[in-house]
Amino acid sequence: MTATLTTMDEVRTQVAIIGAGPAGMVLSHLLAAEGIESVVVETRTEAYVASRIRAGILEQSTVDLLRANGLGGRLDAEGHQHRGIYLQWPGERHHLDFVDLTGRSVWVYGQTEVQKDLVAARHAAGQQVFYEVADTALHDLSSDRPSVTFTSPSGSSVRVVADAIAGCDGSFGPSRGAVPESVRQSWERLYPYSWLGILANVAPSTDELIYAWHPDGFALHSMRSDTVSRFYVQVPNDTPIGEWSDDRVWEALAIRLGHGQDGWSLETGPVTSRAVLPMRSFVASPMRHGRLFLAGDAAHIVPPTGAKGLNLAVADVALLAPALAGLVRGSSALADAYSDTALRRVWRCTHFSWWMTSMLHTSGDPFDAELQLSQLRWVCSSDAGATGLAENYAGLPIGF
Ligand code: FAS
Ligand code: PHB
Repeated sequence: MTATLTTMDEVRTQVAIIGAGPAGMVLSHLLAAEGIESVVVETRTEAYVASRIRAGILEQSTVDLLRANGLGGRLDAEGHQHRGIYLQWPGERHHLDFVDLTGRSVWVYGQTEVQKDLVAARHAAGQQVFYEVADTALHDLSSDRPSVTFTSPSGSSVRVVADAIAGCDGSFGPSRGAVPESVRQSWERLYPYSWLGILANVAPSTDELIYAWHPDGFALHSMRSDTVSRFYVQVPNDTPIGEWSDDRVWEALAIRLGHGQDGWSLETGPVTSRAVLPMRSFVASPMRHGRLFLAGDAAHIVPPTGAKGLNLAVADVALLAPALAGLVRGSSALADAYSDTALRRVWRCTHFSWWMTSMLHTSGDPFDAELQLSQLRWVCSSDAGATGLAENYAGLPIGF
């Protein structure tokens, strides 16, 4: 169903969504299931959005939601269910079994795959997405007819008039800034290190993810499939990617992940992608202003150590879809509660991501190192400690 064209450059719909990443596309899908029409506005091309290498882990609630909305086909066929993770430090590697501890698990299924599934589903549903737009701007947020304007690739000016606007435009989009400073509050923590991430055409050397504490710095062995592995090493902020040759990355991974420890070996292979990712925590409140509702990275950023970014974006829109459906139909109770309800989970995931990051990344301070090792030993030897990590990593139920 395409939005009604009323004048040369005006489009009317019920919800205008800014951003065609996971938050925006899952939201459009969930709104359609509620019988609500939306239009998506995206600054990049469809191919670019689908190609961005980002998250790799889906928590239980995300998988449940995708399956319940007809988006679980390829996930079930190609995704890999994991019972838990390994935590490691020199000389020790311990498995935390989330299923034994909480009855919930996680799946390895890259964000690029989720995005492809979303794009295919929205195409099939005739979803209107304006790609490659410029000059996106938000208007009349305190009225009951807010709008989004943009310049189309052909240079025409377009206005999308809606009952509500969903700001799903990530950490650099215009939506968060459309909330007046007088009502906007934000919190930020920058971490004194970054991640250098590589994708490699090599079978994983482990069955489940390994999060490794090491005096040289943190390392993570993740994966995308039986033939593609994903790795990260802690590096100083502003590390030029050219400073780390493939050999240097593999050497650091071998040391930090314990190559040769208890007969375990790290297999290497051709590196196909590499990037340095800064680490920060950021939360903006409120996640609503008038008829503007924020979701996903537009409202919050977490360091990837807790594998929460994508999952938190999905949790936001799982709350937002019924809230907007109600608002459009004249019942604002869920919309009025959206920001407070969403922020409860945002802060839980923000704390967990900070907790995992602080436990696993070395600062060079020997006191910190002893605290971290003590915390790791406790988490791996205490059911209470392990259950706390498992509950948060595998994900609390939506609406927590
Ligand atoms: P997104 O940023 O995915 O999507 C926002 C969309 O809005 C983008 O397509 C953008 O082009 C569009 N947009 C921006 N400005 C616009 C404008 N003016 N007009 C129209 N459209 C506009 N999370 C994990 O869990 N694990 C990871 O390993 C991980 N790695 C990451 C690596 C990187 C480099 C980044 C940036 C993020 C990573 N994340 C990771 C977090 C990531 O997965 C996000 O949480 C997830 O993409 C959030 O989805 P959205 O909220 O939809 O935001
Ligand atoms: C990934 O596979 O990209 C990944 C997995 C777990 C994390 C972060 C990133 O905590």
